[in-house]
Amino acid sequence: MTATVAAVDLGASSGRVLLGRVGDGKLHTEEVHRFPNGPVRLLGTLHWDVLALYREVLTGLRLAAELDPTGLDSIGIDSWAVDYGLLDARGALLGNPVHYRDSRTEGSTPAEGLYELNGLQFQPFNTMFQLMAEPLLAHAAQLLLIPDLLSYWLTGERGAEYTNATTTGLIDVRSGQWSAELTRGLPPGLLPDLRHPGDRAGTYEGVPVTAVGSHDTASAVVAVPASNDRFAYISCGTWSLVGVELEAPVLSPESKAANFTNEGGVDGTIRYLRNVMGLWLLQESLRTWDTGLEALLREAEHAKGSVFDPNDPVFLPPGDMPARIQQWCREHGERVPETRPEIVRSILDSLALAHRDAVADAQRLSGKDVEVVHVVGGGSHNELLCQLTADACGLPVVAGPAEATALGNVLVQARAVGAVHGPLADLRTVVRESQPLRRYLPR
Ligand code: ADP
Ligand code: LRH
Repeated sequence: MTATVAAVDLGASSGRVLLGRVGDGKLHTEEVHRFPNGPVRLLGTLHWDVLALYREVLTGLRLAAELDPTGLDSIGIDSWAVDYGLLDARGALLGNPVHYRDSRTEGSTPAEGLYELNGLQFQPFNTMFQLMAEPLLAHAAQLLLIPDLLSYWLTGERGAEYTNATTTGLIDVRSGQWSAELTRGLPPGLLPDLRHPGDRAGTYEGVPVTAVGSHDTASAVVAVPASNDRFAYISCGTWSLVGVELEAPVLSPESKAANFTNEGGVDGTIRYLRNVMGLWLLQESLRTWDTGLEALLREAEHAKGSVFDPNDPVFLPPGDMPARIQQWCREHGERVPETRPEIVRSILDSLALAHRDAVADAQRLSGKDVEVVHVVGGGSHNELLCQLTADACGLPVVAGPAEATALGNVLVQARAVGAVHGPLADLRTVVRESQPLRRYLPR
């Protein structure tokens, strides 16, 4: 059987809708709609423009349906993690969702024993910390994470998809259920029942909506084109999510100290990884300079870079990244990069070294050996970053697919409707055999 599905993938910097055709072990995709995404500051608070996103989703689904007159077999939605909308008792949206880079969670600290319960790296913006700063909580009947909110608007049905729910900090890492201890004090009924990738999540205009790995990183890891399990991945976009896939969480004190997270993956896997600040640094620099990427990347190849810690929290909020990077170098006795190519090179050198540290730490802390690093996401187009990452890791890098997240979304839907079968390894074979990949050897 061949299935035609629509994958909605909302990244922090852009969204897209892909039409995917899957059958006979083959995967063909076509991008039918792409649109920018980003923060909107409103009266001092940073928001997402969720209604504009919903409108773009509707446009994308219409274009997908037009391209496939026989009718879509399924629709699936993923997005960035942790953010949510609150609904009132009638099911209406209470306020516009707040962006995880908003300052309201500054100064959050994890409670003693939290890591042992939820297995998550500390990030000030994890949903549980946002809820501590949420003025609308007392008025809320239900919380829906962004993909679940869009899915609700399409179908009228509510649920909490598991992979994304694990990023809230409120799921017990051992049981995979909402933790009674961590959700104590929240309004009763706030958190909907869990659903899992592959579950039916309603219908939109007669087309089934299927839960996928609705955390974008979970879908990206599904589509890592690995040929065996000895791989590390870097889902490289706004963030670099760097780690390995495991069968069980690692909750040791060393893992906690290294701030490694155990996020829920598709098929019960654990995404054991660290967030590295990622191409956000470059995106914000380009925004500050009001310039494009291509020429600067070429110039950066021959420029001298300085090394800074990309995970310093000063780089989290939107702002003038070039000035912040220069300031960081000044304060830490590092040579101050002066020109734009030098600043770009500093970002890429610093990311490559942070990738190396995370790949090394993931292996040391989990005991898993890797022989290749897969770079997926938009950053897989960045040849200089891929080469620097291979050099720093001392391992071959396989780059691509750039749209791994949307492909993972497509494949989980295709499996749910019976157009492809088997475990993740089989889905990865389909990706490997259908996508152009590029190999970088360490120099
Ligand atoms: P997200 O899903 O977080 O929005 P993406 O996976 O779409 O992010 O990656 C976006 C990033 O990919 C851009 O910020 C840019 O740095 C990088 N990128 C995309 N296309 C190219 C390209 N052709 N060359 C170099 N970098 C690219
Ligand atoms: C990447 C991502 C990442 C989260 C962050 C909030 O888009 O989902 O996995 O940590 O956004």
